[in-house]
Amino acid sequence: MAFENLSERIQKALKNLTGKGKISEEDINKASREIRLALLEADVNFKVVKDFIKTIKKEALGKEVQESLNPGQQVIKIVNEQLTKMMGEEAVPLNKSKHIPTIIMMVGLQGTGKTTTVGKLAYHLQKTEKARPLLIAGDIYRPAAVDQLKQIGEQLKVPVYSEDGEKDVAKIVQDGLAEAEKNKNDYVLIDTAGRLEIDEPLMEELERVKKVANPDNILLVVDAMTGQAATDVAKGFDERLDVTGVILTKLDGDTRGGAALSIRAVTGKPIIFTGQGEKLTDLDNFYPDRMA
Ligand SMILES: Nc1nc2c(ncn2[C@@H]2O[C@H](COP(=O)(O)OP(=O)(O)OP(=O)(O)O)[C@@H](O)[C@H]2O)c(=O)[nH]1
Ligand SMILES: [Mg+2]
Repeated sequence: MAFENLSERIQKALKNLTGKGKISEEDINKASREIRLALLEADVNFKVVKDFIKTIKKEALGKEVQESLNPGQQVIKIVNEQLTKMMGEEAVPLNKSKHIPTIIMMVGLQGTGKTTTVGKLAYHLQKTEKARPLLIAGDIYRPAAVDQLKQIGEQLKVPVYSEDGEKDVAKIVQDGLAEAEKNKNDYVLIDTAGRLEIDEPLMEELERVKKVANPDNILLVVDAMTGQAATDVAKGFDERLDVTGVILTKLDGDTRGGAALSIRAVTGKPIIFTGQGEKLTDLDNFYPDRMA
């Protein structure tokens, strides 16, 4: 898991803080340097690191060291508690609508895994709730995007709503929702287009889709491999769309995990699922306490 290295590193760095009694200021300063390095190397946003160190210092200073621990272990305990706190204490579920369908809109930059994740989530809902979702193909810019979603739909035996030649995504979404209403689908998952970076036309389009769909969940899909940049992207999307949660993909890759911590800290929005591979089964609930 992504933070194993981080915890390990911090532990290694602090294990030579020995002695008894209170944690001294010198202990804390030494520990802080190591923690800062470990977090930066894990690709945590520098401002997040700064705030984190401040909190650790405040928490640790003058704290009695528990009988069974040395100062190093005590600091590790504080670090782990604060990491968990920052990630959110508990797993956060999806918002459910009182009346079917519950609507989920997927947003994110190009190639982050939106379309794949629509499929993974549909499968997850089938599995865990015997759900009957409908997928809406809201990425009209690449013809291949609609085919990709249709293929996923075939694999899962889930209907995919698309309109050939329609240029107004908001209209497709509106018609798709009417279709779901007719078929009494309990979930609607809306796939949307991505861009290389946040730009005005994309944001305007997503805002229009949000307006017609009034989604219960707007899930921002973020590629964990993008590290530092992920934080700014998350902030940008959240400011415009007020996302309800984050899905962190590609955690199976060689990622340093700092993105998760940073995104949560900067946007305050929970990570709800993680993507752990390319297959439709590779989606996991996110448990903050298992990350730290
Ligand atoms: N290893 C790994 N690969 C993933 C994961 N999620 C998605 N991918 C891969 O990432 C690539 C892009 O995924 P898509 O789902 O097409 O991404 P997208 O956001 O829809 O891309 P656009 O529609 O172009 O914006 C594909 O090759 C996926 O198989 C993941 O969790 N782990
Ligand atoms: Mg896509």
